[in-house]
Amino acid sequence: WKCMTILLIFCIVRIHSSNPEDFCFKNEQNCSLSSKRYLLYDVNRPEGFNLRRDVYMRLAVLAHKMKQSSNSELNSFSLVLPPWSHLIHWTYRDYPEQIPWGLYFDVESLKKFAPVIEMYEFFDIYPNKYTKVVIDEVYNLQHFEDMFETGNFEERMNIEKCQRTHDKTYLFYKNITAKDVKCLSYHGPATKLTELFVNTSAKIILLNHAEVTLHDFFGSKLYWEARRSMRFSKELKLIANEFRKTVLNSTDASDNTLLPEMWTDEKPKRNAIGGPYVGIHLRRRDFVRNRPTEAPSLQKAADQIKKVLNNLDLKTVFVATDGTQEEFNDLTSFLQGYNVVKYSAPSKIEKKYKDGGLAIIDQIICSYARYFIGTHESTFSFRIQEEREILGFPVDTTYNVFCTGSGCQKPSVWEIVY
Ligand code: GFB
Repeated sequence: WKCMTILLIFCIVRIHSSNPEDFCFKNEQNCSLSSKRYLLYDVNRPEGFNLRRDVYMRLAVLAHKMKQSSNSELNSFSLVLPPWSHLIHWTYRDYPEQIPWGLYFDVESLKKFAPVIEMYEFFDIYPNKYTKVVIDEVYNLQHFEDMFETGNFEERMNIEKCQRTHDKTYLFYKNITAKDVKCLSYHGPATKLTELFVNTSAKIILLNHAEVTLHDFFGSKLYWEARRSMRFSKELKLIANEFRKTVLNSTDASDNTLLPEMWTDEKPKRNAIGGPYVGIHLRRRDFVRNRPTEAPSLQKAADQIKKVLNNLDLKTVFVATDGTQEEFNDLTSFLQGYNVVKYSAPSKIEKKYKDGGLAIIDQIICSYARYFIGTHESTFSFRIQEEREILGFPVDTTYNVFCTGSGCQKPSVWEIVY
């Protein structure tokens, strides 16, 4: 009995004194055999919503490829979705500062492409979430300093001196710390990171400045699979569809825009007609300040809209914009005789979905228009163009942008690949 008691006390002491960082995830039967790994990432603070969506795709392709690998060092990774925190264009008044992906996207749909989990799911698995979460290795990605001077654009990565100081807080969580922090000069697609991951036994890795990584092959079949898996949340689709139906007389049946329940069942099509309206995305605010030559004058934009409406024998234009009410009124006054519509959210919807949700509703409505005109070089417009490729619109109804101070340009065309 004495021996048994001593053994029992020894075991209890061992369990309690074990390094919390050498943890086993909940529900894992045998800790020493546990092989799960977690990849977290963050993006440069000033980057907006729609560039962040593009960075996700680069990492989703990486996670997808790792999942398919026969190497157990790689196929054990889950990609942890960084909450939508502190985006500089958004306000977080009366709202949590960490918005999960599920409010905006169909996470089950994302999971059909890549092994992703929400941040709160990661916390739920982590044993010490209420005290602290320790990341094994943080890599602050940075561009090679000599890249543009030497013109050396070959794929490479190297641990180097940090080019600037980095925050000691991660993903805006006060309880996340790191064991080991390095700066990684990097040039190459996100998938090149596998070379790093096979050379470390770290279980939890965080990439800061993930926007430094590139796409594997921009516009490839895999790129489009990642993009197609980014379906919006069902609730936001319902809100946008209700508006299309009641205000714009637009339904999937009449617009020929019905898609299968699962993105994995989608087939190539080019026969979408779209609702009886022209959709426009008119980016204002910081875009006008930062890129004055890329922003059209409201009078010029109205002239361009009128021309398209007349050509298509339509009367209604749907306006997606971050501009002021005054700018909207000015635009409307330049379009007399036409029906100028925008989406104004009831306060309940605005409160629940905030800036990101309203942006998505605008994007959905523009996606279903018979014809779309976007803002030159706005990633918000790019994502609408992609959505229209998925819905199967003829190319010429999608790739149009407002003429700018520097002339009328045609945007690059990225046709969908299956
Ligand atoms: O998505 P985003 O980064 O595209 O735009 P750009 C920034 C934010 O503006 C979005 C709001 O998250 C939305 O909250 N927004 C823009 C809109 N257009 C609309 C709209 O039509 N409707 C609604 N509801 N919201 C880049 C920035 O913006 O512009 C860069 O990401 C930089 O940081 C650059 O500021 C000048 O690519 O247009």
